[in-house]
Amino acid sequence: MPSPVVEAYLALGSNLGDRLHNVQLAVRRLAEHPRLCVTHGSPVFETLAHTLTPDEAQPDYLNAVVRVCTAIAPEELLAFTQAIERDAGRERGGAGWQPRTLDIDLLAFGDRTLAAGDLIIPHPRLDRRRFVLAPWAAIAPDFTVPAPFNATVSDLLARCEDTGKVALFAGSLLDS
Ligand code: PH2
Ligand code: MG
Ligand code: MG
Repeated sequence: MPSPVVEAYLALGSNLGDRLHNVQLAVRRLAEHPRLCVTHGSPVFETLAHTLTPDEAQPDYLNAVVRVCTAIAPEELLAFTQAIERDAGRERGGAGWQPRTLDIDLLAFGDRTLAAGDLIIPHPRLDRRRFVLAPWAAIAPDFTVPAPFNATVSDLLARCEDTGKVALFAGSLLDS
């Protein structure tokens, strides 16, 4: 039986190298997948880096969120996004939350809830991150994020206590 087409949301982030180029590259690569289409892209935001320790200074991130429709399984989508990260020069390992050329996180996959190793959907910390919720609310304010959140993106944004900088950036996700 063919898999159903699901709407999924992905968060893009970059705070190393040519940040705008990196997030644009992610969108282009996603759009090239034969079984996936990118239907919406948020504005790009420049955001204060969340770090593991408060005294750690890191370059600002560019963040954005895209909506995709796809019939591939979440595990395959994760593998595909990790391959895009690798191709963008992303290095893994070492201490957590180091500056990165490209990060692609699966925020939600339709109404599914999943926890299998690396793959936790919905993303467990999305409610604490204005850099995720602000761009997400720009394209899908009424999307209901499944358990454990059970709330719309705009409600989560209204309740979010993160006060770090999240400012509109003068550059588009789509190449000019
Ligand atoms: N991603 C992280 C850690 N900190 N901070 C911002 N502003 N934006 C991010 O995308 C981000 C972060 C881990 O992936
Ligand atoms: Mg991340
Ligand atoms: Mg990640």
